[in-house]
Amino acid sequence: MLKIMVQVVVISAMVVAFNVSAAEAAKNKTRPGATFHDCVDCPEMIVIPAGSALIGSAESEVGRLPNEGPLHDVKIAKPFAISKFEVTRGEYALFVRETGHVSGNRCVVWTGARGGEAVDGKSWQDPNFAQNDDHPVVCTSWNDANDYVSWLRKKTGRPYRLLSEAEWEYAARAGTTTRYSFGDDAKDICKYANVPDVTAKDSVRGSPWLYTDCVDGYGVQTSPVGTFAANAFGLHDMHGNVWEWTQDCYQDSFTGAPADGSARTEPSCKRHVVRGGSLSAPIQNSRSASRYKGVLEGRGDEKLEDSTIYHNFNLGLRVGLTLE
Ligand SMILES: [Ca+2]
Repeated sequence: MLKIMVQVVVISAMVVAFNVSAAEAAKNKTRPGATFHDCVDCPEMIVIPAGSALIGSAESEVGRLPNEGPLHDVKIAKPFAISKFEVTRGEYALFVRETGHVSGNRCVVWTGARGGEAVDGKSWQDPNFAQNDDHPVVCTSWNDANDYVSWLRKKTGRPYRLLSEAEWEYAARAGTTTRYSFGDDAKDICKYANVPDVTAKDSVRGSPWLYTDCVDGYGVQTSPVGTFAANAFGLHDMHGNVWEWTQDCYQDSFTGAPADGSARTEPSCKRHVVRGGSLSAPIQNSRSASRYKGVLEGRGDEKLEDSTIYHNFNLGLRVGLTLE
């Protein structure tokens, strides 16, 4: 009898211990800064804390455009997760292998013409500069980005998605209110981002890019993700390298923007917001508040004016995940 009682006590203690550790594990999954992969070769995710931030820029901010106003309060009620890096070419290649996804065979690439030009035969597999699997995938349209997150949802059973524009800026700021997450002064930007730097200036012929006067070591090319320092949330390349698609349909101001960090979407939208600037965009485009409609306009080519099918050598994606 005593032996049975001892066993019951031991088993009860084990059940309590199991419950405690299960609760602990669940808590760890939403602990800000925690990282995880939901499958081998899925993007590494990092938990971003709940909180609030002023989104947009003040009229006094240097380099600011009117589409960054009005400055407004956004409250993110729950922690969520973001890929620590821009989605890489290797990660995207796995998606293509598993789904047979066709990403198009025409991309705006750098050929020396202003802003690049659309060239048949160019794609994420050949953006006209050398890349390996650790570089961010480029030449991916908004539809490609959505097909990628849709595949991640099916593969992992978890609610992967693109970020809302507000979530993106909240994450890029990582608690800061300065122009960049590393401060207001851009003189050290080459320590934090791949931008049009002296390397790019020296490597192209008569290019009209607006260069900055420091050396990041990468010319007309992406840099491997995570080459540069992370922000306070542990995210890399939120400034520079490649523009990143968000869920939102572009509007030319934040008037009427939701205060809860949700996306502003519209059916049949053809101008989706991109964030973060790039290897070729002037550095003021890499500020935390900078926003752009993600297409080239005025070239008389419908395929360049529709974000759902628009492909560019300086444009990729980052993924988000709702934590349940
Ligand atoms: Ca560069």
